[in-house]
Amino acid sequence: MSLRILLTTILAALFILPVFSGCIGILDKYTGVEKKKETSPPKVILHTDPYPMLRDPDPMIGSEGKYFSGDIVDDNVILLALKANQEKKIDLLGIVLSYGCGKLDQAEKEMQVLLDLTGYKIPVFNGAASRYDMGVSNEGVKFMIDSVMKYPGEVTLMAVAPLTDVATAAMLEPKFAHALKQMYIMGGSRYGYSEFNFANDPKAAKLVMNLDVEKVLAPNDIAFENPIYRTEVDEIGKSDSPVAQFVYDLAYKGMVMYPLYHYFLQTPKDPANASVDTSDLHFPAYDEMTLAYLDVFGLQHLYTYEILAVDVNAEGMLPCEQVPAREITSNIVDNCDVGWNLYWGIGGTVFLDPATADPKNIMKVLVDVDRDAWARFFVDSFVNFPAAPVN
Ligand SMILES: [Ca+2]
Repeated sequence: MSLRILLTTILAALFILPVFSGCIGILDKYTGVEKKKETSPPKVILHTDPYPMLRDPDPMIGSEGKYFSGDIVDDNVILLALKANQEKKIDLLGIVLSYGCGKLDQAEKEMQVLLDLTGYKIPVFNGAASRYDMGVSNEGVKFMIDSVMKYPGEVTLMAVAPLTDVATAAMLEPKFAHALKQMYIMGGSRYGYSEFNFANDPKAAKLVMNLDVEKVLAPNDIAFENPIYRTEVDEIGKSDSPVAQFVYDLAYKGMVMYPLYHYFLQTPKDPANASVDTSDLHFPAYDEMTLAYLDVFGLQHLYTYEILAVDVNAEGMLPCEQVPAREITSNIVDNCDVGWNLYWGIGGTVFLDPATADPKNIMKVLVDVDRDAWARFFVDSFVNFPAAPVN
């Protein structure tokens, strides 16, 4: 090697190495940032009210009742949360079960169906059995308080059921709301009418809307106006995944139930004559749409939101025993008075003037979504549902 080549090599090494070092340094730093993100998925608690997919016979549609599905969205949101946990997008600390779509023991049974189906393991706790449990501790409330106080500022509460347990947690632990990172709530209506989750326990809903915590509210309208269609459910049905097959089956039953449910709301005193138009099957994915707004899913840009001041009308509730028998809708929801509340607008969303409202009532309200892109996420999530790890 000549002296000139040697010098050139040394000089090149002196200049090039720092460049590579810099690159490596930047890469290390970049990798470090990414790694930190990957190892710290956001902590989430899911508060939900699943319900067995079939009750047969059911008095609402007569003795055959073969199409009645009590719930679809809670099963879906549980499956999506389990999937996100499996993929380490979220750290699902646990699931709290509530009355709502059904009774608490039915929620327990349905949760076990989902755990058996997926093979996943996750801590599950029982919450309230009815709105009359507000203020009374239970294992679900204890779990929520313990988790949130253990990780102050880190836990997102995903509340997609009646809010009795959330209200109780805030009543029993005054620091609960402050210690939460944020709360996502499926409930209320942008147009102010009464909605199922709020109507099940309007007082709890009011208390929660007035908590001092960052809130994202997904009212039912965003899901009503951007439903999942039959063609998309058919796509899910083409997958070999047992979870996809389960969701396909459930969704079909749910899609038939959905127009029935609407018929019932419009004609609450004549459920026996309910009829279904199956020409345009679709269903609103209320709870799934709420969960999917978590930024780890990368879908927030698909949503439109407004900053609004929200409260709840909790006046005019009757004790169960005073609800007229004809208003009782226990054939749908196993709760003696939610039909009464829905019918009379109790639990309806109240919008205040943001200029004069208490800052605690000001929250992000999801109002629209790019439906086609959202539906693509929904379909793909179930078509590509990962198998549980072999233990
Ligand atoms: Ca729900």
